[in-house]
Amino acid sequence: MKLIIAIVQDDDAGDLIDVLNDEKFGVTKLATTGGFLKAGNTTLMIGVNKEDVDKVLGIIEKECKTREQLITSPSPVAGATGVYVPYDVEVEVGGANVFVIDVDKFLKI
Ligand code: 2BA
Repeated sequence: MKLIIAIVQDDDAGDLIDVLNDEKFGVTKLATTGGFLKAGNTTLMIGVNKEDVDKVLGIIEKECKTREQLITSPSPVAGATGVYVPYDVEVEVGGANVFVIDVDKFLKI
């Protein structure tokens, strides 16, 4: 068995969970926060049989869109005057960051 941990954007999470549930995959949704943007995102834990991993990865890839996000730098830099000046940074976020982990045991007790 494998555990798929997928960090996705909040906007994609609802539809992704619906599709996974339609395909009879169990999903646990965690409300998480990205360490860089300090913005909310969603982490899904999906336990699957080894042979279903590629199918789930395909669904995640289809449902999760890459987006450009403009942020004001969380760590403003000091200009020549010594005044701290926030600056805008454009980052590409998503589609999904995915970890696939071996599961030793899965118990429902
Ligand atoms: P955040 O940490 O908030 O990162 C959001 C986006 O900001 C990243 O998108 C990336 O484009 C950019 N970014 C992150 N760290 C950066 C840095 N040090 N310098 C410049 N730009 C940076 P994604 O790569 O798609 O990541 C989306 C979210 O997935 C991340 O939110 C984080 O919550 C999670 N994530 C990404 N890589 C991870 C990893 N190796 N381990 C754990 N979580 C990860």
